[in-house]
Amino acid sequence: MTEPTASEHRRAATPEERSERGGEAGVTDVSTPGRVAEPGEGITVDELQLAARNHGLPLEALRYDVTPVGLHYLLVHYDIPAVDPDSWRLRIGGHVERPLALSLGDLSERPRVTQRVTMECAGNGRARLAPRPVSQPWLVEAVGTAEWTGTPLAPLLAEAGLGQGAVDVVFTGADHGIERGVEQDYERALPFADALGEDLLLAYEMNGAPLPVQHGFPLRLIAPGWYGMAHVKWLRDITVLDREFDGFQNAVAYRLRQQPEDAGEPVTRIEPRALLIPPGFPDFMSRIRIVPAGQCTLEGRAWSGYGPVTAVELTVDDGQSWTRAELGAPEHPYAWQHFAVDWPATTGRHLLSARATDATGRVQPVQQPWNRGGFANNLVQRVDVVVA
Ligand SMILES: Nc1nc2c(c(=O)[nH]1)N[C@H]1C(S)=C(S)[C@@H](COP(=O)(O)O)O[C@H]1N2
Ligand SMILES: [Mo]
Repeated sequence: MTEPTASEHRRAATPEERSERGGEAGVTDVSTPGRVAEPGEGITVDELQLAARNHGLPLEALRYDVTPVGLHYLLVHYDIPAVDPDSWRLRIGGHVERPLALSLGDLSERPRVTQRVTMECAGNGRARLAPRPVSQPWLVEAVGTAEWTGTPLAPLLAEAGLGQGAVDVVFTGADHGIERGVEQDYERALPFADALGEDLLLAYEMNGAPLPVQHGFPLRLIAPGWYGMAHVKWLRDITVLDREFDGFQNAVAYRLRQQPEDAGEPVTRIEPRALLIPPGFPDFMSRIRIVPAGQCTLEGRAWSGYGPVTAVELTVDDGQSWTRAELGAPEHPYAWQHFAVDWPATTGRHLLSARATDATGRVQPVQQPWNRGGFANNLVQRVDVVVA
């Protein structure tokens, strides 16, 4: 585990300072790196405000192969924009030979593809880090699997005619806000080679119905295997660049940094993770699970953005011995896989953890992978259980 030194912690703002600056991070703090909480500092009101807008997957919904729409996690940086579908156009421009402007009708006449994709926010697991990066305080629930229907992106880029020397492809949404002092439309770029991948979709349906407004109506990018930030919602512009994109969400946010001044590595694909469907029934406040003694089958889902999951193992209490779970086949290359493992539940309090290993050999760590933004924390889950 790598931790910043104590001197690197910023003091939490007083309420007076907060109202002067217009919030926890402040609207004028242009260059301020994301804040890291003081040791023992609780979740702030700013974080609660984000958590109340952006909901997670209720973990019992891991039981569904495809997440019902209202139970899929949700993350919106700014406000959900109002988009008029009749006047809306997708523009493809920049470093291309033939710029395009496509209506929803134009897109619906193109080849139609449905893909089952597990999406996870790069900040999932952030609130479990110590010290805790101050931002949307996800525990482990920022994940969901949907059937996305739309048209493949690559043929449209080909039709626009990519100029020589294309480097990045920028995807711009219709939503607008200010983040650490930088006013912006939400936009994210993918390296040119990744943008040309045959699995990328411009999606206009989710689970067989038009995109719900909170999930990007009328059109969003689906970049299977990538963390959520790449799947730009309310998509209105695709711009090909002959240089590297230096916009906020690529150059400032979504980088793995140990120190504020580090350039950092970009956040890209989803690290492997396994989550248990919570067994038994919960205590209201603590969410501790109550499970009857005896033979118990634990089930869950596991996924990775680097290829299929090849093993899921369970440990009870000690973290030393791991039992192999039965793992479902990767029938959908970008969707989570089911697993099940028998556990002889003995009376007392227990901690259950499942860990996933993927086809590239990546395995979930039992020590937190810390970085200032709290990204890609795929530390194994701990499920607190009382067997009665
Ligand atoms: N235009 C736009 N696209 C966006 C975002 C956003 O705030 N604006 N949030 C991103 C992030 S960080 C995530 S995790 C996913 C969440 O997608 P969902 O809300 O459909 O689950 O959308 C991504 N696409
Ligand atoms: Mo995210």
